[in-house]
Parts: sequence; structure tokens; C-alpha cells
Amino acid sequence: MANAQSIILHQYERSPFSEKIRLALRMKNLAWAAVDIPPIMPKPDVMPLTGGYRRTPVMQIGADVFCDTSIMLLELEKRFQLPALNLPGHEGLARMVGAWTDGKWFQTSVGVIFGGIGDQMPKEFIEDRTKMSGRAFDVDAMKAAAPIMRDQWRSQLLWIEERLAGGRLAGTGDWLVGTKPGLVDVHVHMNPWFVEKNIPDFLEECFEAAPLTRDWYARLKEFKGQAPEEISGADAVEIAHKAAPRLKPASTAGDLRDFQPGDRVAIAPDDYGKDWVEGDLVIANAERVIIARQDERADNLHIHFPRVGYVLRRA
Ligand SMILES: N[C@@H](CCC(=O)N[C@@H](CS)C(=O)NCC(=O)O)C(=O)O
Repeated sequence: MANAQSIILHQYERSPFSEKIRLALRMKNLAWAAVDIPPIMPKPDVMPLTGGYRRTPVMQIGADVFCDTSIMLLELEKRFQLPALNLPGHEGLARMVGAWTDGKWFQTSVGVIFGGIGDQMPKEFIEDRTKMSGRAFDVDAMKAAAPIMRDQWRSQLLWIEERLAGGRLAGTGDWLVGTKPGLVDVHVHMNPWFVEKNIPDFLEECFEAAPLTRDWYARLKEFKGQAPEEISGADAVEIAHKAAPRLKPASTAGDLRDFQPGDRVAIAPDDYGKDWVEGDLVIANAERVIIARQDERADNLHIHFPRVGYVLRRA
């Protein structure tokens, strides 16, 4: 039974960012619990845990809540060191690659996919994504741009082919960095997976020009991992309620903006889904921000965000 030590992933099947974490969990062969959450608002059993952050996935361990896949990967590597994904050669580079896979390449995938199947999406989904991004989720415009997006998408896939060919030529291994798969592979896997789930023929067409990438992608599928324990959102909130956040000395040492522990602050993504989460600052450093919050249902929580990609301000 899931408890205060369990990794709980609040996610849904078709979410590519959730798949990124699921792949990391499979590669690390970790036990985990899954809460199936709605792909659109409202998310009544997520909000008590995140204080307003609405994006998917959210990871929870007891009363510690992790918003954004980049902080989730960091935490998984810290808490569960073996087998490591932050292998020699991946340090730093993984996050640089992640900024591209989660940013530009992901936006290209969105263009390709919704330019292809956007008119099958329910009205509620389109309204939700318009609200989340702050601009029209314009399926007709995406349809018109789809041919351009497709060539942009394949060109980015060919960067992977080039990397794999380089590794092969140098004899340094057939993963993106070296002889074992690690965090860089985890980041890159997400976009081909997202396309495969929605328009598999297009992925196959791109693989024709990228045979090493096809092979690399197939090898990543061989990680079977563990099937998650399915739990309800209400159970997850209850687990948080019964747990306490992991003790960490409050610190803002070296902060460039002079934030102090205990400051009342608010934090939000800088790109989309810009919902402010308010709380008391516990830690702010170059890597992460932790804020403490109290919720009626979940009680005391520490909510973790990466520093990059999030705006921190005094509330
Ligand atoms: N930078 C975020 C991006 C997450 C993201 O964009 N997730 C998509 C789904 S895969 C999302 O939140 N869509 C709206 C929703 O699920 O409510 C992360 O790495 O976690």
C-alpha cells in the first residue's frame, strides 16, 4: 500500500511529460504509485497539493510535492541513486538538452500533432488550452502550419541521428552519451513518444531517414520497470496529510535577490500555465525553490520548483 515514502505520480496516460518521468522510473526500476488526473481543469485533488500549479505531472513523496519534471528528475536521482541516470557525461548537459526537448521541440510536436488531429479534440480541451496558454488554441491555423511543423520536427529528430552516428563512428557507445542510457536519453525520448502516440505513421516516416534513432528508440522500450499501484487523488491527499515534509534547514544563502527564509512569496511558470502559488520561503538557491504551505485537506507541505523557468516574487 502506498505510504509516506512512496513515489506518487499524478499523471495521465497520454501526457508526454508524465511519460518522461515514467521512463525514468522504469529505467531506475523503482516502485511507484499512480494517480490518474484529469487532463483539463478542474483538478480538485491536485490543487490541495500544489496550491494552484495545474500542469502535469506532479510528483509527491509524503508531504513533499514536486512541480515540473526537471525538479522530479533531480529528486529521484538524489533519493534513489542506483542505477544512476545522471551518468558521467550527462551532468549539466542533460538540463541543456531538456531545455530544448521541453521547449522548442515540444512546441513543434504540439504543432505537428494538433495540426494533424486537432479537430478530433473536444471543445472543452481547446478552451482549457486557450486559457492555460493565454492565446487561442487555433486548430485551423495549426492545420495550415502542419507541413512546416513536420519538416521542422524531422530536422530536430535528425540531430539525434547525427549524435548517434557520431558516437558510433568514435566507438564511444550507442546511447546519446556513452555506453549506457541516462538523463539525456530520458529527455529526448519524450517527443518521439508523443508523436508515436498520436500520429504513428509520421514517426515511422521520419525514422526512414533516421535508422539509428529508430533502433535507439526501440532499445529504450525494453525497460519494463514496475507496474504502478493505482491510487485515488483523495488517498494521495490523505497520505500528504498524515506525513510531514522532509526536514531541511531553511536557507537562501547566496541568493542574488536577497530573499530571506520565511518571506511570503509567490512562484509561477514563466511560459504557460502561469498560476501563482503562494507560501513561505524555505529554500531558494540556484537550483530550486521550496515553499511551505498549509492546506485544509493536505495540511503542511513543502512544494518544490526548479529555479530556471519559474518567476519568484514577494507576495
Ligand atoms: N515544464 C513542465 C511542463 C509540463 C507540461 O507542459 N505538461 C502538459 C501535459 S504533458 C500540461 O501541463 N498540460 C496541461 C494539463 O495537463 O493540465 C514540466 O516539465 O513538468
